Amino acid sequence: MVAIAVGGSEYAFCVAAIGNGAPAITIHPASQFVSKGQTVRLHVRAAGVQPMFYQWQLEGVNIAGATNADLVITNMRGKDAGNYRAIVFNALGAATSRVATLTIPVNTNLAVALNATNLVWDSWSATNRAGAPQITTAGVWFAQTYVTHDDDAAAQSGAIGHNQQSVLQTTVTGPGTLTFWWRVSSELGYDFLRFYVDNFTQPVAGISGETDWQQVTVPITEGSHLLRWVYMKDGSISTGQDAGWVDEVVFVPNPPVIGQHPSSVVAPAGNSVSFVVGVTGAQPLTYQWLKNGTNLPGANSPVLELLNLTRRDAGTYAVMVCNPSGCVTSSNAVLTVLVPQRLSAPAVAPDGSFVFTSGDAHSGLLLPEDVARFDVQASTDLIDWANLPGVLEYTNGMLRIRDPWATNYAVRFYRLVER
Ligand SMILES: [Ca+2]
Ligand SMILES: [Ca+2]
Repeated sequence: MVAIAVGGSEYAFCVAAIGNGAPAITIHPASQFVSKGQTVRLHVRAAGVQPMFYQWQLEGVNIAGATNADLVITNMRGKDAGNYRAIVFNALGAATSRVATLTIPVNTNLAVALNATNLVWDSWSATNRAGAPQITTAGVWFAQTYVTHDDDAAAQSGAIGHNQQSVLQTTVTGPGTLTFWWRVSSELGYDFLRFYVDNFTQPVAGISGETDWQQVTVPITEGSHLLRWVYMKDGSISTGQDAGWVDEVVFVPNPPVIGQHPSSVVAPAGNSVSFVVGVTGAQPLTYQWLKNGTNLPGANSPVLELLNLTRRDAGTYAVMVCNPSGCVTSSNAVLTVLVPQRLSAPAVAPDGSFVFTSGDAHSGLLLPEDVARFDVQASTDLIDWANLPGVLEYTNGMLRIRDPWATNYAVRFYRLVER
């Protein structure tokens, strides 16, 4: 029997001579490079006696439900990359297509595979020997898309032999919390994937044998720390895929915590004061001092120094401290600047009351809101002082005092007290 099969217009026309009616594949699926997230279509066509049935396979394993002549993969992921083929069969026999390989161009960047582009990654391998290990650049960790936790990409240990180790490492600055996912396929009890912080003799954790993905959380103390993931083999026997994998490494620095808040201070004009904040938290820490709720330009250190104080430096101070995990603002510290007052000679008003002015001794101008901080006091003997209510008003940067009771006294002294 001779049959002629003609493909659709999107394919080259092709002709197949069929001997016995069993499937004869006329169009094979084609290998493709595919970006993540794309939709992919693999085709197989065959001539032969109908009805014809199809079963697609990935790496030789049947794909559930993939029983059409076209295999459509929507939203291509790392786990979808690999070697595909189709089995075509009918009542008279079966045929297997050529293999089509779907490849996601691998970003060889370990940081991207590890979802940790904020960290600097390095890898090396070594042969364990008495004395110093022999370090090489073969067998280093690499990015791949076949074994991943995030269905995207993960780091895999390099190909190493017995008595060798493949090391993946980075550095973080604590305090903070590290989390990552890992798995291993190795000789149980002898070949390990281990994780170390600084100390290369005492692992924080280790896995061996055939594991699923596991998440590990490790608190990281203050300062700079070397983190290492090591796939390490003993002197004989390799089983499984003989590798370790790491994915989704996240380091979250602790947000800043203020241990020492700036303190309120009262200081005479012309003096200098310092506000200090004490902070713990992961570097980099940044500082921004505020006065009355407004950022002070250039005030970006743990200590705020105010030199040669004037009345205008008085106010409410606080500092905001930030790191990559957040910000915290200190409690308020109030700076009070005391400026001696210089009183003018009193004048006698037509009604007999005494009128005089008072101003900052340094000739600075007062503001209306300053008035409330002053009390006018009077005495006849410079020993006992009494407040004079309602005698103070603001005028042109100075205080004006009018004492209507002055006529009652032969001698009267005045002073201004600033709170
Ligand atoms: Ca990843
Ligand atoms: Ca072994």
